[in-house]
Amino acid sequence: MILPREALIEQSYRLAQHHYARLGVDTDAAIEKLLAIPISLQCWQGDDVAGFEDQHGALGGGLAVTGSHPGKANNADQLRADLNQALALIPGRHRVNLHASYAETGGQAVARNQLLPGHFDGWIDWAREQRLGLDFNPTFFSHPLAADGFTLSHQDAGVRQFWIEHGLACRQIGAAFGAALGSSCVTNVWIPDGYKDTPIDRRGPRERLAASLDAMFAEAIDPHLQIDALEGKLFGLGSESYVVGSYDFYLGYAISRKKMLCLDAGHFHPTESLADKLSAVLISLDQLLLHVSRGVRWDSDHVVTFSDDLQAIAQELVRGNYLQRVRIGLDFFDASINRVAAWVIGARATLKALLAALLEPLPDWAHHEAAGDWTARLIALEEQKTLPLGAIWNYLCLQQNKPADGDWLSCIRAYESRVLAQRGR
Ligand code: RNT
Ligand code: ZN
Repeated sequence: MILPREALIEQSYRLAQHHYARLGVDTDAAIEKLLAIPISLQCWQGDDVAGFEDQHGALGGGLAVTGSHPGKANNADQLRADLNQALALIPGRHRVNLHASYAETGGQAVARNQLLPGHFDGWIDWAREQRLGLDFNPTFFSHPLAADGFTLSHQDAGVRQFWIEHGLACRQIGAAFGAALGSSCVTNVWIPDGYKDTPIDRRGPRERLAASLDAMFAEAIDPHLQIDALEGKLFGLGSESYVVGSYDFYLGYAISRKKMLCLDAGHFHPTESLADKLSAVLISLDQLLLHVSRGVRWDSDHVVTFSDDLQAIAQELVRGNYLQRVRIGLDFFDASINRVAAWVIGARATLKALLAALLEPLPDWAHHEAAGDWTARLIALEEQKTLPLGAIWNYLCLQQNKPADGDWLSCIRAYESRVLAQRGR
């Protein structure tokens, strides 16, 4: 006998609930906590980080997207439709993360240092309708004034000034998002600046970057509207030998200037654990932004999956009680599979990892550790892995009117043939 889908999910949940209850875990409470966590979806997964400024310009800043799956979004309406489709398959209420290069300028060329909140009215109206928060990023790449690999740390004061003005414009746009949507916008600064080969002067560019950032941040903005974040990295394509905005640079800068630090999971040496950094940096910083990503051998920005690394991050967020201090954003771009599905896979994996963490019997476990019973601790951690997490997940999807696992690929296929297949490459 095969149970109807809903009955199967419902009954599995009732049993799973008992498994967790035996450990002292309230599954309904975990679901409620999970549904209060917003994930910021990166708009750039939908169009291979192209943006709408110049459809023929090459992607810069050492960013690389591979794959040729048909159906990428070519304009803002298409990108919003794709995001709507993705969000329809993700339980919870979320946010969308835009880049300045996604401005809608009505066919006019608008210099990046001249961008205004009005150039994002289409996005603001849509976000309001869909009840989404918006986050933002200045775009310091894919631009003639970034072509030599330097922006805010450039030797030329005129080039630096242009990018400072871009940053200033973007902070105002972020504040406008925050005001319009009643939810503070995180404006995240990532710059590609660095050298492919061994530099002689490592100090100069870093001093110039600090001065440019200070100029960009001179005007205080109400954190209820907009919060500044800074994202470093270890290396990039074309900046293998030296990155001006390294992790150390931004950690010190963020602490001394009271800014938010952004940690991208692909921006460290592969044997370093981002999860381990959270409790270390949150001693000295109030808030963090995460770019949840998946590097395979390098900072490859693969679609996020339910990996050990992702689970470790979620565990730290929950065990450390950091959910109020950490904003969670996704950062990957893959053009080798259906782009809408990529968002859904990454967001669902991230939520699932958070759910798993919310289902841990922490008080019990704290006991083992306090008692020095590391045998019990290891057994507990090991056996937690095979508890019926999937039953809880599928049930909450159903409760939220979202498809359970195994039930959403058909929606993607339908969207693929109805919408994506009609688009030019
Ligand atoms: C690049 C950074 C940055 C970008 C986006 C598009 O290495 O991770 O966050 O991915 O701004
Ligand atoms: Zn990133």
